[in-house]
Amino acid sequence: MNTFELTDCEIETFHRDGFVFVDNLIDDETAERIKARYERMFRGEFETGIRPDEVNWQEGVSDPSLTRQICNGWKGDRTVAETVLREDIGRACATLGGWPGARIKVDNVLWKPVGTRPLGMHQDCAYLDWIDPNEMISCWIALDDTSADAGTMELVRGSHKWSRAAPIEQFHGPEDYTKEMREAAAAQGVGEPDVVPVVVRKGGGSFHHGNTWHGSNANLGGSARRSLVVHCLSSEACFVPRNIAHGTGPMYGRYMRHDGNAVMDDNYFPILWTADGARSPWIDSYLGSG
Ligand SMILES: O=C(O)CCC(=O)C(=O)O
Repeated sequence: MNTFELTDCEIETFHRDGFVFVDNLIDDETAERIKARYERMFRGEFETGIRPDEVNWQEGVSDPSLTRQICNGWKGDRTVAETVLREDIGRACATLGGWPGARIKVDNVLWKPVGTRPLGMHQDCAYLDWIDPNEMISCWIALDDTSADAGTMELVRGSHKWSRAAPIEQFHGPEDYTKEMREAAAAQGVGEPDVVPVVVRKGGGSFHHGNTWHGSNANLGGSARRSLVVHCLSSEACFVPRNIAHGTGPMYGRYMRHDGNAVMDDNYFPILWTADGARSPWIDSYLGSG
């Protein structure tokens, strides 16, 4: 497995643009192994026996024109977990976030076959005001070579410095996937938003800031686009109980303690890396028990 480290230049680019593209997050063999698991997961076969938190698409049941998505695939499959729970990815996210460490909020297992519809452009942090600090850094990993016409993710340069907007009206398959982003740009006085497609080789990808507007167009290319996204919070993030009904809180608030302690349990929000070595100790045995 590769061990990934950001260069100073990549860190600088991230702070300037709100994202940075990187190569070689995973090798070809790992990408192929993960894609083989995608086939199974979207048929409802979960290697650990656990159904991930959000199974938004299943073969034979769901709308074939929509992008296939599962959230927290790491709970259902240890091949996916091997990449999602990587210490070096946590360290990179913590570095970019200026945090003492990083924990998983959620992963995204994404598969956009030829012809499938867009994912609406949004800011990740618009869904997270039930977490303090409301900050997220995400690592998006391409499992296929990507191209601008084949529904790759698109990021809006500099939009991490725009105001925080509300969650968008329609995430899956909207008619106009840039609508809310363009409204936000106009409110910000930005005439022509600089939309940058993530065009990378398989195994490469990007890191983006939780305020950076992003989403993807329909897949108008000739091959599928699959990716795995690791969304990290600060290792010190806590629940904000008064906001639990907002954004994705109703889904993930089920992991909140009932005794008023707002701590996030690392069984559900694993700690990948901290500066003082507090990675969740169970991760290695979890990965080794497959
Ligand atoms: O891959 C995409 O099209 C969008 C992914 C996304 O929304 C994210 O990584 O936060």
